[in-house]
Amino acid sequence: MKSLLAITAAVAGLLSSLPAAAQFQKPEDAVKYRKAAYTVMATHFGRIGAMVQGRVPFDGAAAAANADIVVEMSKLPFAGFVEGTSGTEKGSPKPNIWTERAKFDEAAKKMQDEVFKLAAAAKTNNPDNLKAAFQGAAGACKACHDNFRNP
Ligand code: ASC
Repeated sequence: MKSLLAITAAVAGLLSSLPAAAQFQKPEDAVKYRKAAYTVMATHFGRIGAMVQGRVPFDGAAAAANADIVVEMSKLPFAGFVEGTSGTEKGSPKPNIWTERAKFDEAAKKMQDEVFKLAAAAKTNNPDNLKAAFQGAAGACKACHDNFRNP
């Protein structure tokens, strides 16, 4: 796990120093990339959600491991939001991402901050702390979806 985190952290650092569009050969590659990052993020976030909602027993170590993956994944999708990749189908980005980029970036940062807090909460091994932080993170996901994602 440590080496996976080190690699994703290094890649995320490297990517953030390049202009977004220059990182992908084609717009479709950017779309595929960001969806893949969100898929992994949602999978591990969902495992914490199952715990918070009592569908699986509380396991602090598992919550912490899942939250660490969410933190790393949360750094990745935004490089994939290259211009010209909005759409109208369900789940695709609305074009206001590019006309309100500062607001979008702020929403992204808010989500990253909340999942960072989720990882810290998971490490306390306390179900109430986990639940509160999970709700904060889910709220940040939802706020961005409400503003920038086609329903
Ligand atoms: C999830 C998931 C999201 C968020 C969002 C919260 O589990 O996949 O995108 O929570 O639904 O509102």
